[in-house]
Amino acid sequence: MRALRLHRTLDAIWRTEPGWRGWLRSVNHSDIGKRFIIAAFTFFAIGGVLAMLIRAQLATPNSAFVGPAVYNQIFTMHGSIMMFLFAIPMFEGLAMYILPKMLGARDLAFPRLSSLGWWCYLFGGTIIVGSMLAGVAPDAGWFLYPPLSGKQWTPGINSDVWLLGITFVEVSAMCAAIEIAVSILKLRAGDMRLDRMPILAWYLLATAGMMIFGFPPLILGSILLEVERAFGWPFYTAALGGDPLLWQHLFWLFGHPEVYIIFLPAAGAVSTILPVMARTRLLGYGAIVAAVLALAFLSFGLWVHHMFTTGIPHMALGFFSAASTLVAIPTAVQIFAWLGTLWNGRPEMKLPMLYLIGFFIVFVLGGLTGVMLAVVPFDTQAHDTAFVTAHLHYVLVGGFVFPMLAAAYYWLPHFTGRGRVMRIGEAAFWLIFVGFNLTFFGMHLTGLLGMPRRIDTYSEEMGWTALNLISSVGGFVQAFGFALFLIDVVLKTRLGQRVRRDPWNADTLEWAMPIPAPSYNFASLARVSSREPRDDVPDLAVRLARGDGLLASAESGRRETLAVDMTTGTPEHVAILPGNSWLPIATAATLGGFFLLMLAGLYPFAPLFLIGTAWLVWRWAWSNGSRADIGAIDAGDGLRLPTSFEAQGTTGWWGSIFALSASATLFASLLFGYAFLWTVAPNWPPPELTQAATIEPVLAILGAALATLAVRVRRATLAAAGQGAILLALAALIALRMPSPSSHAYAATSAAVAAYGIFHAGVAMLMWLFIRARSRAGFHSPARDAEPRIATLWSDHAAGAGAFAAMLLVIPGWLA
Ligand SMILES: [Cu+2]
Repeated sequence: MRALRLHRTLDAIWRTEPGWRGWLRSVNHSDIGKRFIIAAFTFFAIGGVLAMLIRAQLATPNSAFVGPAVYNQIFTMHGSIMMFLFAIPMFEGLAMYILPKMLGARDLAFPRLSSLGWWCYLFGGTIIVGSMLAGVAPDAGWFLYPPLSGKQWTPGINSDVWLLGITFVEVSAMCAAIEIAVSILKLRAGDMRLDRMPILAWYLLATAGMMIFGFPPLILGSILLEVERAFGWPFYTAALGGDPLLWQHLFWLFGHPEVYIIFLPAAGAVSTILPVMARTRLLGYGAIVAAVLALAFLSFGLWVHHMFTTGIPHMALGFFSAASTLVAIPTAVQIFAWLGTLWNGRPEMKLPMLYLIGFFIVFVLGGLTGVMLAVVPFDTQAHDTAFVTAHLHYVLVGGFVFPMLAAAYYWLPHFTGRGRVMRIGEAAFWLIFVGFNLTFFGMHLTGLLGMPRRIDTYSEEMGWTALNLISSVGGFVQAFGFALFLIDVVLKTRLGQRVRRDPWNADTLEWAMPIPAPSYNFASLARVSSREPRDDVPDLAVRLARGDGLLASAESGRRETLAVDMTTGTPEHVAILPGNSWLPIATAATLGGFFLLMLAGLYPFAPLFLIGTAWLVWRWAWSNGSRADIGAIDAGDGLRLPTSFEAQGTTGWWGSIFALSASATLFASLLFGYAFLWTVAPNWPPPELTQAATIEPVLAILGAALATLAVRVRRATLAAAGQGAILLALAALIALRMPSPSSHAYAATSAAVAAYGIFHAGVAMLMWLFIRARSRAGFHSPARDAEPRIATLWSDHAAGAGAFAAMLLVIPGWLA
């Protein structure tokens, strides 16, 4: 009886309201995760249709199926959709859905942020795909190299669609990355030490960390290219002191880690599913964690292997070639750990296992051609040929699609509570596996025979006809396989038999709940004493449902979950999570309005939407918090814990640390660009453009000092004034002292550095005004001081960056 009452009250607190209103307002991680997965699969299908068009075009020589202009849009969109609208969102969806359940929590750390990310993804993806219908889709290749993507060679809005649309979707990726990292570090079952975390959590933590440091270079590069296209600031124009290679560096600084951002979550699924299929435990947990962290770190030092043929120094060639072969080591550690796990266990050929075997074969082949391409002389020959296309598909389809299909079959019962219908999944596997190899194995050979990537047709004499036809036939076989997979999933969802709680006999916490999952996941939260909580306590699910665990009371009416110490997992405080809200969709809509107006070239009006966004963010922040001290509350099991309103080291604090790390990475990428152009561009900076002003930098430094000191004595108004001084000083430097940013890349880069400082000073200023208003409204007390402490982080960063930017703008002038 008590269990049923607990279920009813918890569901009333956590559930999504029925109807479209609830659909728009929901912030629940299960809802948002499922939406991400469904949308990502839809985009995958669209990208797949584009792939079919490519194969139809290349099936025969001298084909006129589509013209070259349309063909350019097709292959560009195929790559962009698969990378940005399928792979990353698919992993985000899986992580959002499964992660809190695996960690024994009730939701993610920032439910409204997940919802914002979802709407940004949906709106951005729709803009990008919609551009195809309008015939103005991006057409400069998925990596959009200037000068081809610049104004001169792409005068239409095609490149703008990519730059603005992808950046909009990237907002969602950054939200997800911060969300995932903080959730793993803070919201876990009681006593879940770091080394007791399910292995997938380690993979996702590494992935989220890589996104936080890997995406900012791309976001920066895209902003700079869009500004160059829109306002003529010549960052990438060689004639005006820029360099198109700067784009390649920024793009691949993101693009190489991106491959691992896609691979690691999939490998995490392999490490989770394989031991269950083999009825044993994962071999070498510690070695795998070390390998994953090493891979995440190494992957940032390899980006130049995409640029071996751009004429970089010999020394760099040697270094990046060696570094590229080095990644084979941590990858091999994982492969051997998986093989050892299979060896130890008694593998059963269930459906997910079949897809895992497909993964092994395809991915290892892709890895081997990767080692070949890491060798510079070979790469010089194979660069930009179909060989590279074959390699990257073996890596990405092998390393992501096959594991994700295994994951789909593994976790599908969790989503639906139903089992399988017929053996359609096996048939789908064979079609996909055979079709894939038919398509891409021959492409290695076509590439070695000299067929370049991205050409729209070829003549009979080249000798590529038979291989291309085989590839095309294989492509269509694969498409049938994916269609069958889709049919299978729909059938299972509709007709499958109801299954018991844990169909695979797995030992992680997501199976310790009824399926499909209740809105609140667990009626009470577990404390764990090992990595296999369900082996330790066989009836754990029943006990949690009965309310024997932590936070079994729902009397407060708030959404509560446990926050723990990051390393030891000791219960630390009770995180209070926000409920359903209009704010995420409204914020995404105003951001979408900004991007659409930029796309339409209505630049003067676009900032209005940013003001709207700022107002909504203000209201959003205002809706959190408490006006009274609550004190410690009874968390069960004899624990009395404070709420997150009165705790230190909250999710908000850690979220800010990660957001600022991402922002600092963006700034560092900009400084890298500055240093890069200084090094490679001739006559940089031109002495006549430099500026030796002293008043403004002094003002900026005084402002920074005022802001930094004022926050130490909690004087919000003075801190805001200090930030205002920085903002004014930087604006004056750019507007009054420096030449027009469109005159030279030096002026443009300096203006971008100043813009970074201005933006952060502006944000910090608003934060202090917010803090002042909140203090007066009674949201702060000696116990409830999380907000001013978070604002201090942002303020200090803005002060440092602002003073630095002001100095950077005048030092070349002082030296001249
Ligand atoms: Cu790479």
